[in-house]
Parts: sequence; C-alpha cells; structure tokens
Amino acid sequence: MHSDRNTLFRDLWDNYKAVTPSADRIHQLLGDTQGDDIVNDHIALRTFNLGKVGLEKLAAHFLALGYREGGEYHFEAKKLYAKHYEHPDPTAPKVFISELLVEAFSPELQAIVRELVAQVPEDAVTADNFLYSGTHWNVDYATYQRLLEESEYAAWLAAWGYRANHFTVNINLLAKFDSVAEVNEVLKANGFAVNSSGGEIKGSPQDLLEQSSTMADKAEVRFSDRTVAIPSCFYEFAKRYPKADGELYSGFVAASADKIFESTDASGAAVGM
Ligand code: OOG
Ligand code: NI
Repeated sequence: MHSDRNTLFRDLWDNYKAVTPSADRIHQLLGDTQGDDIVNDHIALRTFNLGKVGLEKLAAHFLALGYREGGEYHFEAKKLYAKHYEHPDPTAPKVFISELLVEAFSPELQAIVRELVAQVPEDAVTADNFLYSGTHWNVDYATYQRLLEESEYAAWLAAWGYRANHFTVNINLLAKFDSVAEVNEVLKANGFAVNSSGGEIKGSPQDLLEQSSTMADKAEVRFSDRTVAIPSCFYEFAKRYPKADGELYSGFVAASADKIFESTDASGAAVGM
C-alpha cells in the first residue's frame, strides 16, 4: 500500500498519461497556465468481482490513506457494481471503483476471466503499485475479441488491467470555463471526440452533477500473439452543484455513469492527438 496520497496519484497519473496522449493537451486547453492548475474531481478504476481482485481489494489501498466509503451503484444491463470513496480532505480526488459481475455472463466468459485472475500473484494485489500495475496475465487477441462480443468492459480490463481508466477535470475550479457545455465546445473545436451516448452532457443541475467525457485515445497493447492499437483511457469533466445544506454533492449518478462506461467503446475513438 502507498503511504502517501500525492505519490499514489502522481504514479497513477504518469501511468495513465503514458497511454492517454490527449490528457496533457486537454490540460493545456482548459488550464490557465500550462495546465498545472487543473484539479481532478475523481479517478475511476475497474476490476472483476472475483475474490482475489474484487472491488474491496482495490478499495483497501484508499482506505489505508484515510478514504471513506461513499455511495454504491448498480448497472443491470452492463452487469457491473460500483462504489465511490471520498477523503475528509476536500482537495483529494474522489475514487469510483467498479467491478464486473462475472457470474452473470456465459460459462465461456467466466472461464476466460477465471483463468486470467488465476494468474495474478496474491501479493501483487497488496503491493504499492497494484493500482497502476497493468495486467498480470497472458491474453491473446482472439480472446480479447471474444470478450468484446459479450462485454466491452471485460475486454478493456483484460487488455489494460489495473490502471486509472480516467481522470476527471473539476470544472467548478476552472478559471476560464464554467460549464460542461463550454468545455465540450472547446474539446470539439480542437478535434476531440466527445462521448455522445445519452447526450453529450450527462446529468443535470437537479441531479447535482453534470458530466461529459472524451472518447478514449488508442494505444498499442502487446497481446501474447500480436500488438494492436485499441481504445485506452479517456478524460472526463465534472461540474457539481450544492445540496440543500450548501455542500457540493459528492456522489455519482448511476444513469450518467452507465453512459460514461461507453467512452472506451471502439466506435468513436478520440481524434485529437
Ligand atoms: C467508470 C464510468 C463511470 C462516472 O464518473 O460516473 C464514471 C468507468 O468507465 O470505469 O466514471
Ligand atoms: Ni468518472
């Protein structure tokens, strides 16, 4: 486990940026200076709900840093479950962790996933670097494509493993932009593909959270039999509204999250490289 929050997020960021070339350019577009002033609202991580690597195993890394459990979210169609975590220090990024409900899929997908997870060494999961350690298994390209037929999430996770799936710009703290719509316009004017599933702006002021995201970049994955460029990671943008008590809403919105998951679909990969 990491003993220091800043080091953990820096390592997650460096690992994410290596396969998400858009991230730096987006920082420069939205930031006041060189983008160093961008504050992240949250990051998201993905896993399988098998004991060795389940959601709680990832969460343990954050609980050890003083994070506390927030809400839980169910995604029936995509067969996912998620929880979010937040820190008493409001400047700490929130963390959204989801897991694939493996038992809800075909026996073939279950067998593939169980074989992948069987290859993960027990101690890799508690190691300092687990959350940005990538894959701990061999997977060939045909298996990746077989997974894609049933679950884009399963395929993405098999290819990329443990890493931040996205970082999220906190729009409330931007000096130059105030709304998700303005951010989306700048992104599109600069050639980025904005995820339009369910509309480009997910959520509303009534939901207390509005979000949008780019479509994932593409980066090369070394499968066991060949190297192929596939969707990697994306960038998200969030604007939060105050609750009745005046505090900004700190949770997530399941209906919006359901569409944000689709930012790693191959159909609309970002073009703004
Ligand atoms: C997470 C999608 C949900 C949000 O902010 O609602 C999400 C994922 O794609 O892994 O990030
Ligand atoms: Ni998100």
